[in-house]
Amino acid sequence: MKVRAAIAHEPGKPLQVDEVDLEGPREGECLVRLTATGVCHTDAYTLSGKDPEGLFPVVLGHEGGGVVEELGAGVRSVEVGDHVIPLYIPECRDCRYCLSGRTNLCARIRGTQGQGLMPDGTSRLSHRGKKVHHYMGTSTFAEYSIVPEISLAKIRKDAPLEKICLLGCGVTTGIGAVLHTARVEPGSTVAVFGLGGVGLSAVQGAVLAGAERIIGVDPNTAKYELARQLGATDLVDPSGIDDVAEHIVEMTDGGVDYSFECVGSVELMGVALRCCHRGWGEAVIIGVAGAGEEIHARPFLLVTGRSWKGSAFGGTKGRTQLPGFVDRYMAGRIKIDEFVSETMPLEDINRAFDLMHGGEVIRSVILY
Ligand code: NAD
Ligand code: AHE
Ligand code: ZN
Repeated sequence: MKVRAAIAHEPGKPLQVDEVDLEGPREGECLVRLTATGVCHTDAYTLSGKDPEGLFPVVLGHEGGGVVEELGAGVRSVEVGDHVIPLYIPECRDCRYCLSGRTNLCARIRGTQGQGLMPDGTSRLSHRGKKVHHYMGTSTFAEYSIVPEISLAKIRKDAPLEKICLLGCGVTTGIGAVLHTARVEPGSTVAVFGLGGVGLSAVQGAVLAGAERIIGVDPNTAKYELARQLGATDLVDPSGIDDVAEHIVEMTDGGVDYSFECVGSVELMGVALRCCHRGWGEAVIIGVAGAGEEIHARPFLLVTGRSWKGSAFGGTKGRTQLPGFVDRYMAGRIKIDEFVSETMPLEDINRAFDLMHGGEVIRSVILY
């Protein structure tokens, strides 16, 4: 079938909105009609050419919501008409990772997904006869996408897809990193570096966890109002501060219990570790850094009891746990509407990237 999609032909170039050819679902796959998708910083990261796994041409997008339209052979866990959130971390419930009970990283299709292909090693996408890669197993910058069954979280039908699509990445990642990865305890002191879609979600995760002090750090002061509204107790503009880690250690009489890096700067990841309390402070890395970049720290920081952790999709098992996140949103306990700064048609998607780079939005949502 012909579907409208935003194609990234080359790194660093604007996306082209055009018709692509999409083949039907094969065994274990579903055809999903997207109704909305957010634009996450990771889409911009891959488009920039810094992603070591970046492949072109590709249909990007991994923060979508939609409706199942057609089932491939053998699909049992979803039906036509089901509302779904595509998952860039699937949950097969059968691989060694899923069965370990220790991680949300499912390994079942990670190899082909990283090659921009469906699990059988082929692509369903082409443009004018040329193969186009899938992205993160989701490719939500298109009216329709083929998604493996194990990469679909079935969710309740009364939830607005144009809002809860953000649970496909940013909102779940920030909240999950606090609740699932760090397991922040009530009364904790938390620092969040970067107050974008992910960082602001970490702020609300910290509130849900009962943190007492939540310090948001961002040079873009336009983010502060929403951060306060969501529960940040202190806001730090790093622009005029020599050593932000030392500043936070002083503010907190020894350092924070937990810090979250939600920017993707390896320098800042070091700062986030240094601002942690001696003996127990944990720094969680969420931001994604470019090919060849590495983190550095004085080993003594770890020797003296601080630790570094990473979090993908907030440690969330998508098929099992996303329906509960949707319930919490519907009950008013998770805020998402406030994150949707702009909505626009697919034709304007390059503007969504410009707005993100200009720091003018939390999230732009494309409505199909
Ligand atoms: P965003 O662009 O919405 O927000 C980034 C924020 O960082 C902005 O508010 C910006 O002003 C701020 N910032 C920039 N430099 C800073 C500095 N020196 N100190 C403090 N703040 C600074 O991005 P996002 O969508 O929230 O994503 C944030 C990061 O998380 C990106 O690297 C993204 O790729 C990554 N990410 C990771 C996962 C995961 O599962 N690990 C999921 C989603 C996004
Ligand atoms: N491909 C990059 C890494 C990109 C990355 O870390 N992706 C995160 C999700 S970011 C969503 O906005 C993730 O979940 N990774 C787990 C995985 O298995 O990809 C690189 O550096 O190679
Ligand atoms: Zn993302």
